[in-house]
Amino acid sequence: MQNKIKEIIDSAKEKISLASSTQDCQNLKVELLGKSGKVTELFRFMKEIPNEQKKEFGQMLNNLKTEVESLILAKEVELEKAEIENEINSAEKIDITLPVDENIGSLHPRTIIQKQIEDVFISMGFVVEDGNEVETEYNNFTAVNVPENHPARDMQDTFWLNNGQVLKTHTSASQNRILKKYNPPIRAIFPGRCFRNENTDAGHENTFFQLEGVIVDKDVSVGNLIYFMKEMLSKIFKKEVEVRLRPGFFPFTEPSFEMDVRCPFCDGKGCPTCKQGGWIELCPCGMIHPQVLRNGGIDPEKYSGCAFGLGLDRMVMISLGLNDIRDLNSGNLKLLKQFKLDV
Ligand code: FA5
Repeated sequence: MQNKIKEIIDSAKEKISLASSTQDCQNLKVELLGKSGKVTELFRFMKEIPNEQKKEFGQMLNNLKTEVESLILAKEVELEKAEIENEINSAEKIDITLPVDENIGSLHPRTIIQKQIEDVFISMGFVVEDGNEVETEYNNFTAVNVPENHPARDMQDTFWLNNGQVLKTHTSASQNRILKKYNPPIRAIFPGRCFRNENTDAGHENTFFQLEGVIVDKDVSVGNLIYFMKEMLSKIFKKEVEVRLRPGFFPFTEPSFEMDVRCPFCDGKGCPTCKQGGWIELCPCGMIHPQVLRNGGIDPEKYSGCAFGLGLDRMVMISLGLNDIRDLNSGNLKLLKQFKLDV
């Protein structure tokens, strides 16, 4: 047995000295110390050893195992060091003085403007909420006071899914969830992607973004709506702006308005952006209909609210002087990357 052990240790030493990579060391670990490794197999002789020699024999095998383990480990450390050094000295070097690849990404102009608007509203105490893109018929229509078979459902050409749900046609679809989530006073904005089954042109896309806002509190009035919108627009256009309201119609607001902003580029004198009219149609808005508040679990006798639904793409087009909304979804990087606004 002594001879067998000596034979194994000699052969192990030779193999370990010949190992030329850390992978060789891994293989040797399996060959010598693995389940059916040469060293492991010696332990099977234990049962043939007379009882009085068992302790001594066991100790010898354990010493052998430890010796082989440490020989492999020492070789592995040595080879690993050499491999790292080799890698450092190899021809494959990274030249940190090379100019940066000009094709790195940039934020989409819509994301930049959205973030700027969010920051203004956050500074006025609003929370920013997210909405679903696939919505229930209830949230998209019924909860915002559009009764079944009401012609108002045809106002927005809807992508219906086979399961009866819809691709959200407007961010107002999130109103009910948000009214239920927060107790008044509520100040929330919720930007989101909307979908309408309509033909595209320079002003219309089938996939576009809105940024909706709701304010619910005691004694909320149209004055609050005008104040918050003026504040937001003045910060975005970096100058004091004027807004006006015209009558509008939405089943979820009563009264409903269309808000226009005096053209911030020509101060109302007339320019291509405002199509010489001096005013830019900006966003529909109004006082939240009592039934919409009720659907959201809020007592309209105690609280009132106002809401607006800003067309985000439209806002981006106005801010950046773009003429065609389709550019925003075009993936035309040459065009989109020009806009590197501060964020
Ligand atoms: C609505 O969607 C209402 N939910 C807005 C609202 C919210 C009113 C809260 C009152 C209170 P409207 O369908 O007008 O309204 O759309 C709002 C804005 O979304 C439009 O002013 C326009 O800027 C933008 N928009 C609508 N349809 C498209 C489209 N196909 N492509 C691009 N932008 C669109």
